[in-house]
Amino acid sequence: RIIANRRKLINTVFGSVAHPFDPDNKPSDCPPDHTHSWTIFVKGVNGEDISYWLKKVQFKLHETYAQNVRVVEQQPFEVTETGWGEFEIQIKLYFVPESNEKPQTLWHSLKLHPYGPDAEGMKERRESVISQNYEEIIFNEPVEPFYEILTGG
Ligand code: SLL
Repeated sequence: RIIANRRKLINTVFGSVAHPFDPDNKPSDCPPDHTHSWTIFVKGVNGEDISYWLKKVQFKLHETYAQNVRVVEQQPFEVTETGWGEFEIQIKLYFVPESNEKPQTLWHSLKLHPYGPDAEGMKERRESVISQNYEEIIFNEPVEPFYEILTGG
């Protein structure tokens, strides 16, 4: 059976949430120069399950982190860390084996500091910063078993 030009779109949300430490109440096991805790994540829109099509996620953190390549094999697909600086995180999505699809790569700029007209002043403000994007993942001509998974068939 041949279905011409079938194509499937899947929506996900990826990004980061960062929380500044209260300087008077920092976790004791945390290096003194770390100012924030943060989480980088890939998740479904409205908390939907995404494990039926997403097998694992590899997050590549800045080289200043020990074991900076982190692989998460089940939901929640996220990594929580502490640190002092912002950097680009490479996010590699691995699809379920039935898909026959190559991994797809996304990039996210980890945001720790709020945006504002007065950048320096804003750095002093203690607030949580969420930075997230919606991504439409396109599967062109997915193989039949994956097409069925994606259409819930
Ligand atoms: C900067 N280009 O200079 C960036 C690099 C790196 C942030 C930021 C490491 C924590 C640790 C950390 O926060 N790295 O030592 O484990 O702003």
